[in-house]
Amino acid sequence: SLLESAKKAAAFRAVDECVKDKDVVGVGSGSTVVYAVERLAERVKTEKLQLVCIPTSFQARQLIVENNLVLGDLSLYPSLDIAIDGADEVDKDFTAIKGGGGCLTQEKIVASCAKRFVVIADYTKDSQILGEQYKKGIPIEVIPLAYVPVMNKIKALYGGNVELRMAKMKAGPVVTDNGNFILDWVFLEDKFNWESVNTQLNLIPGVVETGLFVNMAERAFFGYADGSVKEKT
Ligand code: DER
Repeated sequence: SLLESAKKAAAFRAVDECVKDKDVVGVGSGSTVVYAVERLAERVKTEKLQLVCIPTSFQARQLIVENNLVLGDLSLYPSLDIAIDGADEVDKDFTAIKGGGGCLTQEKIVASCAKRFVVIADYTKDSQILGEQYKKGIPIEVIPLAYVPVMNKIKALYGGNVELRMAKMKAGPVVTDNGNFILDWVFLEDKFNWESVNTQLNLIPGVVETGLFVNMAERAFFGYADGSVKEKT
């Protein structure tokens, strides 16, 4: 599809431009990063690159193993050279909403351990302000027992609408790779200071992590259906 070729274009450009031999690479989660793993495997094969790949989810771990890439983890590689991951939306300040695929917690941990964090996405994620295109709200991972008080606290603090994310292929709520629930907070106004929102949300007892990646992404590549790629400046 057009979107898939856009994703592929961004993923290939980022891997070609940002990954070098001997890198320890954080591998993100979602559909765009599938193409990045495909390109990593291609470059390992053709250029005999020596890489170690650190997963951000069970899905990412599967991608690494299935593509015969060297699998590492944060206990062996606590500092990475680069992390490459998708995003649900990126604003003009490079603040990203992540967690559309429910993997935000390990993604943020791995991104925080990388010297460089690079976002890859199709053009529909390239915004000026958050909420412009991505309408499903900000994902927040919560300890299951606390999800109702946390929902109430978020609404009291910032308004908007908060929903428990329900699974599609399983009865009941989505359960993350860490055994937690996900709340999606659909915010209304658009003049939030996302750095303070992220900090305040993370202070609520029961919140594990938010999908607000503030001051983390160093570069962002957006692919287009014609195979062209635009880097955010
Ligand atoms: O869940 C996540 O954080 C994913 O990275 C998501 O934000 C992007 O997924 P996509 O590449 O399938 O759009």
